[in-house]
Amino acid sequence: MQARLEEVKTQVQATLDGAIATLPESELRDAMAYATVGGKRVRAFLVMESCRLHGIDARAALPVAAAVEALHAYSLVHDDLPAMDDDDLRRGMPTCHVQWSEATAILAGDALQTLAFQLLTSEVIGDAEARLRLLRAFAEAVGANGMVWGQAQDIAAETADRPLDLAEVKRLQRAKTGALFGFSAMSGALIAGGDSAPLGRYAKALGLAFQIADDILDVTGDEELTGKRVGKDDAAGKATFVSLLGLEGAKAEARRYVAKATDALNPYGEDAENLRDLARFVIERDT
Ligand code: GRG
Repeated sequence: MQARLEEVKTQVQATLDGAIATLPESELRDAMAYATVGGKRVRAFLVMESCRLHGIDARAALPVAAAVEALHAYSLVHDDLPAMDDDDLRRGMPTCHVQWSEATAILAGDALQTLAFQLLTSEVIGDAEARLRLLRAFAEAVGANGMVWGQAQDIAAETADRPLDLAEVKRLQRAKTGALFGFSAMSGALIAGGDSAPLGRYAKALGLAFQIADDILDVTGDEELTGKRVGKDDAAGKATFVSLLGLEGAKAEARRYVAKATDALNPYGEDAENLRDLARFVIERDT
């Protein structure tokens, strides 16, 4: 899987760079390019593998992979702003608003979101109906019924009179992180007009395993590797999987979701081995 992930990283970076290079030269364009460098590219990998499983070639899949990473980059840039998480470091580098300015970071995030939708209209992806299916599902996943809703709940929880319970944390994370994972994993089926349900189940479990691993890394992670302040969520008094289940309980829960995710891949047999590896990777990662 690692070799395939490296290949995806190179291809998706080139697609993003190519799209951003067509924009007029400006600080805004530089900030967009800055915000789209690096990252594990988990979402892009999900897109490329989902497309491969549905017989869609890399040329058609790449604009979709670049779109999910552009959208993800926007969410990180905005999440790091002083009005939200107020972070100085992202991917081991100064956050976008620290490197440039708050105004530029807001605009770079806005423009990255727009770029994501534009990439999904690319004619190489498939026919107009396929692109419309993608655009609908994408808007649903990342808007006020998905990722942005999850983020709003997360922010509201900071000033609520009680910490969230486990069911509420799961619901929030299914939206905040899981919805874009879901879109990414189902994208190949959406383009092909096939059954997206098994990959939807996979992504739902994978997203939760990923978030639990993130909460574990917040407590046990190496600041040099994670590029974020260790213990930040904990210090903010946020309900996390670790605060709710304890460290060992959270690890067991993550393993349970990885098993659930890999089970969901049974209909694809051997062809889904990269996706099984990814599920194991998300809980073994150190960044
Ligand atoms: C600001 C509208 C808006 C939404 C933000 C997804 C999100 C919602 C914020 C991200 C903040 C965060 C740290 C969430 C925890 C899990 C997560 C999504 C981590 C970052 O994703 P990775 O680990 O990042 O895939 P890389 O850098 O590898 O791409």
